[in-house]
Amino acid sequence: MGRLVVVSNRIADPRKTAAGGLAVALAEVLNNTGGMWFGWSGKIVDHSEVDDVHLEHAGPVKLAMVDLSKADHDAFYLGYSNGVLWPVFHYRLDLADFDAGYIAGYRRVNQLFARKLLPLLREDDVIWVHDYHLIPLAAELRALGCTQRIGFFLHIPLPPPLMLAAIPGHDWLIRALFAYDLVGFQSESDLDHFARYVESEAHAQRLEDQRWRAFGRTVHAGAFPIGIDVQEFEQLAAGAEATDMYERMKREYYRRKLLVGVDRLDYSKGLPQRMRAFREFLAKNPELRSSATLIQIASPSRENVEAYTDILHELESLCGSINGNFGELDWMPVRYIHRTVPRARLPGLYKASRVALVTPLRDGMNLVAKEFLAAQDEEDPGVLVLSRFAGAAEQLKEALLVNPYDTEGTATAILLALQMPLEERRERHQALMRSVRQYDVHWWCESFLGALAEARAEEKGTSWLRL
Ligand code: GDG
Repeated sequence: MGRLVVVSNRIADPRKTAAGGLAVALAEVLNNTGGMWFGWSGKIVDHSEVDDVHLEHAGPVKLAMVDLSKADHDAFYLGYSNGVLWPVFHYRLDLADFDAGYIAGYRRVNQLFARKLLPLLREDDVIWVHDYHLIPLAAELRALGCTQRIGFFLHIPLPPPLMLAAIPGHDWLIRALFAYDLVGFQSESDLDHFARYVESEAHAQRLEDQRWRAFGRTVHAGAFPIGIDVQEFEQLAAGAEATDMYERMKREYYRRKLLVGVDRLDYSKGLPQRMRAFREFLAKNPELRSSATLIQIASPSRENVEAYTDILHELESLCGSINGNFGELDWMPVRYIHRTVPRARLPGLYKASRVALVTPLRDGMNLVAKEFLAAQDEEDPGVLVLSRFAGAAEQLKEALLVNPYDTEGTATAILLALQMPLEERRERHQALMRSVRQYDVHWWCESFLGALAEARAEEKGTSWLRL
């Protein structure tokens, strides 16, 4: 394989292990191929200053970063990416803000990325583009003459065709996917939505080997469920910070079972629904009340997008009322922490918890579910309560699967999880870990890049250039 070039909105320094699974896995391939990571620097500058690409070296890996002007950042990042694509792709049409100006900014930044990236490319480079911010990047690169192999991976779900069709310009967006050689999704259901959309809306022809032909191009598509770096996570779990966290939690909560939730504070994660289910559990099981505490870490996220402040207030008010109504002088049912916990401590918190509540309303995959499992003591493991609407539910079938919209059903699952006998906990955990180990982040990287090496979009024309 030639040099790997990773493109994503934000880049992570591969030297910093705090960056986590994805960065670690990509860093490995980037290191091996002396690759390059290209993305936004995270800096917003005056319009006149946006020109140079900043280059840095992280060992053998080159980091190439561009700044964005405030207008571009607002329209591209806050506007189209997080005000349109994120809500619609998570089935929240009600939260989408279809401002006509956003799409122009989205396109402008993708064009800027293409213009800045092209001169840095070598002939045998393999380009791997990540996520919804950059869907049209390959089309913009191709329009400038780029012929290298380009793959795309969508980290978030792809909604069903009719919901996708609610986005003004949806046809443009999906047509742009045909400029890639390979398009990867998290789950079979996302792939199915893609197939149904392109066949019904774009009259694509389905060929063998998961290929579709439309707009004079043939694209390969597949499901590549992302995993975690199990080894790295186990090492983290054995480290001093995680051990210290575990011991502190065990000391503090020795009389109680812990339930844990770890999420970015995002409306897709189903946090208010989770709190209502926990409240229902407390209301229905008065005898168990002071025997369980829910620790909810909600790390701050996209705080300058309006829908995120709404969810923050809703969650704060729910936690306050649960503690007010059910708490005792010596027991608070919910400990809600609106901060980011250092990554090295997370495994300790997971391990000290009897139950993880991973109950998003919709999620591409959800790595917290896999991290929780990997952190458990296999002799005395905790129980995963998992939303059937997380991509992870396609793989983690031995979890207690719930419908997060069903408050009573989720409350019953919480009860089952807290009372599950050791034997059953072990059996489920063993089966779940087989999948987490087999489909880890290295499998994900290798299988995507392997498929990309095989895939070559057959070009029949250039009509796809007309974006
Ligand atoms: C997108 C898709 C898909 C969370 N809170 C803290 C913290 N985290 C870490 C977790 C985990 C990661 O962040 C979250 O990963 P998720 O998979 O849950 O979710 P998204 O951020 O929404 O990511 C998702 C993922 O991309 C990968 O493809 O699975 O579906 O939405 O690693 O541990 N880390 C630290 N402190 C926290 O408070 N250090």
